[in-house]
Amino acid sequence: MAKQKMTPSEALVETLVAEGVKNVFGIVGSAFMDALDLFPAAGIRFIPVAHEQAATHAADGMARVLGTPQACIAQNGPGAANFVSAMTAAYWAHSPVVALTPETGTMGIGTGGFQELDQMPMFEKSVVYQVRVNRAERMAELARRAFYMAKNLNGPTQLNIPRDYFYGELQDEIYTTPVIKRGAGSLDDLEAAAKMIKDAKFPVIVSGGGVSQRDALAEVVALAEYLTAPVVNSYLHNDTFPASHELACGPIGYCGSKAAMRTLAKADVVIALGTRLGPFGTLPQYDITYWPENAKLIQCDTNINILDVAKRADVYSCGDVKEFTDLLLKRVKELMPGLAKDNARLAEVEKEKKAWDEEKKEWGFAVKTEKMHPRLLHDEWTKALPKNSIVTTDIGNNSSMINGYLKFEGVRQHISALSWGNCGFAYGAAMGAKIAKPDAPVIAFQGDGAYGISGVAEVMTAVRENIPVIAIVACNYEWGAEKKNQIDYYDNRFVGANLRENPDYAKLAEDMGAKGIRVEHPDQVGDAMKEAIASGKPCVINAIVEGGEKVLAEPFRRDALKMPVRYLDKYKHLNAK
Ligand SMILES: Cc1ncc(C[n+]2csc(CCOP(=O)(O)OP(=O)(O)O)c2C)c(N)n1
Ligand SMILES: [Mg+2]
Repeated sequence: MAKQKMTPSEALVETLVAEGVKNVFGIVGSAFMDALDLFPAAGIRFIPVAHEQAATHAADGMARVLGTPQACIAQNGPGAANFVSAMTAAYWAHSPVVALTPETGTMGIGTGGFQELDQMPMFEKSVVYQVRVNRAERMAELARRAFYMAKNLNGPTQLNIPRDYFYGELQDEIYTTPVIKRGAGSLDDLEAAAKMIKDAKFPVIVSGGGVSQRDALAEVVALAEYLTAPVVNSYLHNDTFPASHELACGPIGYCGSKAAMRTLAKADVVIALGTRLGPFGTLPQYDITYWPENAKLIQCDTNINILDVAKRADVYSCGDVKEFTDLLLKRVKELMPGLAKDNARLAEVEKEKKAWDEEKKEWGFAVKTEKMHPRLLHDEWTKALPKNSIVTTDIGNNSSMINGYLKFEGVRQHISALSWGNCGFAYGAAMGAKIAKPDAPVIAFQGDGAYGISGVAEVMTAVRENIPVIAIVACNYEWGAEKKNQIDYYDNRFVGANLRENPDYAKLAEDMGAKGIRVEHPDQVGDAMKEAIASGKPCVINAIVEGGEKVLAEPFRRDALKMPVRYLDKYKHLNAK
């Protein structure tokens, strides 16, 4: 398209169209009504949510499933402020969300008139790029920039628009911004990595989120198979290697797979692909100190900011993980032609997996509980997942427990809150994922506490907008993850940890026009999943599970908590015994 006369609203909406944005979540507001009015004619569906946080999580979910930038929009001031937490989740997830944030008009800034807030500092640390439209004529240029930066820096961006700058006129052209190819990184690094692998006795691959984002599964599988190298998923990325593969060991990190951790511990060379090896994701778990400190480490990631953050590597490659892995295998094949399958290593992997599976199975029956043991729930619902399912996971004790159960065959199926760690992520993200992939069953998994933060209200959105996501609420009547800390560190003194008088979320869902199913026994879970999927309606499965000391997994932040010390007489009785 050559340069044309258009209004800033037209420029913004046409940029969305050029970038393939077909759905925008948000809440209607006067500040951007001039642009909103164009959405239907532009072929863009506007999806109103109950709270703007869910709009950003939805854009994030869409972006992670589709691999392209997605947008959310809100009223200036309070609407935009409601984006911030979810934008930060997208930031740490390297997810390209473009937040369109209208702002107080330029003639009102500084007067505290109505809904005024300086929206640049508010998002500054949560975006890879932000810009304020400082002249109406620059709308197309700066909107383009926001998309360019989101897709090429893999992260959220903010286009901040004083509300009067939707009006006016400009001359510009509209085009789809390019994706700049990175290549495999330095060939010297690649050579060093290949030589290190040649000398390895027990190489193990850590397959990270970058593998999912770059659709690099085939390359990682080929490398793993040629080397007979076991593969572990990085923390909260269970979709980065096909779980049914004989070399798949499952995820490392909190509540992950012991087979993965025990296998990684044996490595003499670790090949870390598309991962920052997040400090939290490599901590000892289940009392297994699995990170092989003496192993050589090769780390490839496209983002230079995350290399050398948590682990010191012997070879770094700042390259595209797909191209790096592909070229690395070619070079490895030249250095080690005709490498035979290592059956002994395969047998070792098999043995570890079997041992972990058996241990996990027994766990659910190890203690007698009044209500359903959460591990039996998790075993059943994850077994009932169709292969193409997408699961969004929240933060909490049950949301973590499921890391040991969730298995995927393909990428972009495990969408989690990751290191922002905010309760209230799953439902919004699930709505976005469902819009992105309407044919895939999409499950939002959360605890009862997290569901209250940003879940239950969004069931109204799902019903109004006919977005048939399935919520599983692990209803243990407590903020279990935090309660576990009060059990282990504060001698069972529960302050703010109980959630008494929860409504029946299944009934509540029915009242809101969704389908509601209450499950109280493991035998009901598989059927509930089938029924929910078949219904084609938004559905809430209220799973009543045991809580408390008997069943809660080990605390989330054992790394950061200390036993209490009190000096004042008034508080001395609260000292650790
Ligand atoms: C927005 C936000 N608020 C508070 C926390 C602290 N927090 C972490 S886990 C957790 C408990 C979650 O409870 P629930 O969702 O019921 O899941 P459960 O642990 O019981 O399985 C809380 C409050 C958080 N991570 N995010
Ligand atoms: Mg709970």
